Amino acid sequence: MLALCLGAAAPDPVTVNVTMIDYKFVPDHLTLRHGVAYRLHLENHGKETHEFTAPTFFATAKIDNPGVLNRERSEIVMQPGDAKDVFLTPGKPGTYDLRCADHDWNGMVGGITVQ
Ligand SMILES: [Cu+2]
Repeated sequence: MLALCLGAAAPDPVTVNVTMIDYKFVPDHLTLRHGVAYRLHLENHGKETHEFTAPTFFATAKIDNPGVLNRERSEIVMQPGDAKDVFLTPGKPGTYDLRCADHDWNGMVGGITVQ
């Protein structure tokens, strides 16, 4: 009964896919709506380890599975071949920095807009 109620209350999250390659996010800019539940699906198709680093964005979002993030909740570390989902609901509208902490020097940067 409890499971049924929870299932009825929670709408299906909207899936957003981001692929990481050497050295880029595809796409490199995300536009999300505040208060909408998302499944952010990340895949690393590169040969190097990449990070989805967005500390301010993560700090303002409600994250349902924070265990997928690092301990500081600033990023998601992706080994080559990794696929990870983070379930979150963006909070405050604004523009947020997105970068790969390892390769921002090499232009692996992007952005997240929350409307
Ligand atoms: Cu990288």
